[in-house]
Amino acid sequence: MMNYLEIKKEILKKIEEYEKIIIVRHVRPDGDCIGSSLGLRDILRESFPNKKIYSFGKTKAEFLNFIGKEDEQKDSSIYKDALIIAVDTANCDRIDDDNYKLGKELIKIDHHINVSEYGDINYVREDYPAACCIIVDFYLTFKEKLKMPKSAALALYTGTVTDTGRFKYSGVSAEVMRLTAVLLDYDLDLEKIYANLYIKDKEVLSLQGEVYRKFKTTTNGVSYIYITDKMMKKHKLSYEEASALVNSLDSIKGSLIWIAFIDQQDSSIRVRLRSRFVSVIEVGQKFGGGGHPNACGATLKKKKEIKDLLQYADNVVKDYKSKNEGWI
Ligand SMILES: [Mn+2]
Repeated sequence: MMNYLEIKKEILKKIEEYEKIIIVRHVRPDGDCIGSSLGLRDILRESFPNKKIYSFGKTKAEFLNFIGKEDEQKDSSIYKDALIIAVDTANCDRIDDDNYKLGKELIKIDHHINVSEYGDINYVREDYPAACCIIVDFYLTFKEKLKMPKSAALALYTGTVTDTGRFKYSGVSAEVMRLTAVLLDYDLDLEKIYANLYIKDKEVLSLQGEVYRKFKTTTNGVSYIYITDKMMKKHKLSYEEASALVNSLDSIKGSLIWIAFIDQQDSSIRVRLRSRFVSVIEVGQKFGGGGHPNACGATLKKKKEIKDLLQYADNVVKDYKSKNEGWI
């Protein structure tokens, strides 16, 4: 296995070699995947003005428009002879557009658990809490050759903030702070960034009130809420807004795991799992999903699986509490 520096050199070599580079990312985009896409795109555009460099993705996340926009994909022929770089995406089924297959070579750059080495080059840093950190580190490694414009710093800072819960989650190391400090050298308007990320519509807050009234807790401390289609319609919520509601349950004493079940269009149920102290990933994996130890997801085909999942998660908490002290 190559070490990180050698993989980074390989990637730069490919970038230098190709005339056309297309950055793709996962479905249901979050701050980190849009941030790392636009951050990498703008670094490459600034550094290689003669190359054609695009960032593509089908589904959009409007709340991130303030960090810039991905490019319009007019025709799939654009992929011909391109180097494709997939960011923040653990398995290629989740890439938000099958057209990436039309490219010539594929590079995977990701920070999730390395379940699938789908790229011709795979650069996976499970030690970083965000894909954006990988991009900043890549830029710093080749600072002599690469240029980072302010637009990239804004995108990368925003992605790091969202994937770390504003530097709260585990995985925020001294190195992550040093990488982030490089972005703050760009004199970013933090007040504006945080306003864009955290100011909520009244409708969302009123739904949050409903979440606080309706959530339940299992015997051993799994708090959960089921967000129905009806609730989303009543409160005029986008899927992203509904998904984010899982975070409303993050500060309940004794609830080491918290979960949101969200109705989807196709009658399946999206599960968002979060935890502190104890890892929740085995719950996600048991139900066909994955992600990080303290933040992962899964999809259930039937409503009655909710009960099984809660039972399983409840046992995880029970087991953890019986063997550990000092949890809150
Ligand atoms: Mn990410």
